Amino acid sequence: MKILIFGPQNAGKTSLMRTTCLGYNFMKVINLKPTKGVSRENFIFRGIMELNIWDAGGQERYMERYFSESQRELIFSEITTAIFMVDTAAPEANVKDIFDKFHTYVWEFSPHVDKIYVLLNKIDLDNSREDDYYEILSKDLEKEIKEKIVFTPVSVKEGSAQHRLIEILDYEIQKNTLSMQRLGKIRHLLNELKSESLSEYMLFNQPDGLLIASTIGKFDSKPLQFMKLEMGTLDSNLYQIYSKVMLLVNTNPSPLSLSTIVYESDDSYVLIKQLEDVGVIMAVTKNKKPEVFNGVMNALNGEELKNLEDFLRSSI
Ligand SMILES: Nc1nc2c(ncn2[C@@H]2O[C@H](COP(=O)(O)OP(=O)(O)O)[C@@H](O)[C@H]2O)c(=O)[nH]1
Ligand SMILES: [Mg+2]
Repeated sequence: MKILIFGPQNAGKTSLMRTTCLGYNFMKVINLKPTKGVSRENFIFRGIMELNIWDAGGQERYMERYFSESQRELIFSEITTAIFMVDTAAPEANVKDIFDKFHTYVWEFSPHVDKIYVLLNKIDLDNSREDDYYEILSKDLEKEIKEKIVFTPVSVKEGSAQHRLIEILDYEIQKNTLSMQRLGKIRHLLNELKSESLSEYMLFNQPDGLLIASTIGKFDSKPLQFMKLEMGTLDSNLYQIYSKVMLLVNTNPSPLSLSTIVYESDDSYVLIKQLEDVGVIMAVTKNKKPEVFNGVMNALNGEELKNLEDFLRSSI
């Protein structure tokens, strides 16, 4: 899956990618250096689909190169999803020219692409002019081309750009048979955990923190930002204490990774377990009966969870 994110410098392309795919928050990406040339990064979106994101750095000298005869084909061929992004608070200068070349080459080298998504970014700023940009970019387009271009005003700072990107990528998952098969298998494995333990399970991807699948169907959730970090800090502190206790009772501490956290509410237990490299699984029990708690503990330490982990690690 090649996702090409294209647009002038400073549009917010790198910020969008990092905050969506790495679960970074906006403050962490505020001082990004301009991307030089094309940077390519791979992510596993929702634990299901491998994304190959091409962030075409937007300085003018690079732009010329992407459109040059020797580079065009490499940049614009085999695209699954084409995204064009602009900073609507900046003067427009030659953005129309860049955009027209961009969509022309997308249709030429990736004729199967059915839509181009234009993100009109930075609408959080007072001086943003998304309406003007819409006018400029959509001006003089042939009717059937205009119908294939979708404009959305967004803000990476406020999170609507990430939301939109996720929507676009989810649409790609749904069109992709292999991704849907993989998702079906994951749901099946989660249901096996559920049937053993009277609890609902949710599986989250890392590092983006997005829900992969759950036993209660689809639901929207904010990405689990900093999940890993929290678990990590707890880990190092708790392990020290744990080691001391074990030494005091004359047992050598096992090199276990303290990877499960249990929360307790009035009505249920919430158990969260880190699955190394592949994600985070969360279980919510239906009640607080000891046998239900034990059931979840057994499920999280048993064959079914191993099967799920193995499947998630298996290549996409
Ligand atoms: N106010 C505001 N600033 C943004 C937004 N998105 C990106 N930026 C800032 O714009 C600058 C350029 O972003 P960057 O991701 O490097 O742009 P790129 O050149 O397209 O990769 C950075 O300082 C970002 O913090 C946004 O939605 N609102
Ligand atoms: Mg960049």
